[in-house]
Amino acid sequence: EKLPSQKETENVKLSSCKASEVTEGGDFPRKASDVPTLAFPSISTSDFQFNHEKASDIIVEKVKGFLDEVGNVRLVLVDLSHGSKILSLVRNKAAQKNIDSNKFFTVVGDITRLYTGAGLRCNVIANAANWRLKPGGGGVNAAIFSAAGPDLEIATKDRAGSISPGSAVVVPLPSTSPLYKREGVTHVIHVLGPNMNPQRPNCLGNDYIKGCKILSEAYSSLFEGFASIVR
Ligand code: AR6
Repeated sequence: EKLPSQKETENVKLSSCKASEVTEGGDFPRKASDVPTLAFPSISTSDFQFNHEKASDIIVEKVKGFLDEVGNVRLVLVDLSHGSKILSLVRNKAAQKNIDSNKFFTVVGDITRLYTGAGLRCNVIANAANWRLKPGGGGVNAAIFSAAGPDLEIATKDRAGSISPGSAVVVPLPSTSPLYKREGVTHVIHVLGPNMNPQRPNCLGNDYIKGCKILSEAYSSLFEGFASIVR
């Protein structure tokens, strides 16, 4: 199975993007689809219950810092629903900071179906992982492990057995994985964010001094991991 060429993809719909919200089948900067692109979920803001207002500040600050340093890349924040509070907070704050909407935008959709569902090529996707780097458990972690098949579990075990909050593990995806074949994803970067949910391990209680530091480190680790692939 071969992915359509870039030209074929562009022919589907050539459009430039003004608004920075993108929906499935929507408009976004397709012309730039050969630019290395990282799609990432909002780390820690669902199962790990991290405050959305604080998380959105951190996302925008880290995205801006990374894009100021590294050229010719795109970052895409993804969430499942149009009603996503984190997406709208981030969009508004990114616009206030004049972040280039060709280099950073948000997409509503399933991170495991960005190419087939939305026509968006993302060669790298991030996972909001658990500390054991195990499949399942719900959320985006379950979706990514399930879409990638056992290849991802094996490749992950080769790299690391566990992960500490604030860090990331870059995993090259074998070309036999359905996520590679169908979506063109070559790497998954597992990220462990801070946990504010008392039902989950290493809960920080309500310590947002620590929580914000760890979330900030998590995005630094993620973006450094992406830069190491692109370089
Ligand atoms: N595509 C795009 N975004 C998604 C998808 C998807 N398929 N599924 C969820 N999201 P969460 P956390 C969004 O809970 O808070 C897991 O069980 C979701 O709406 O996945 O870091 C792990 O094993 C939210 O915006 O991650 C850990 O134990 C974002 O992804 C724990 O949950 C992150 O939500 C990690 O919790």
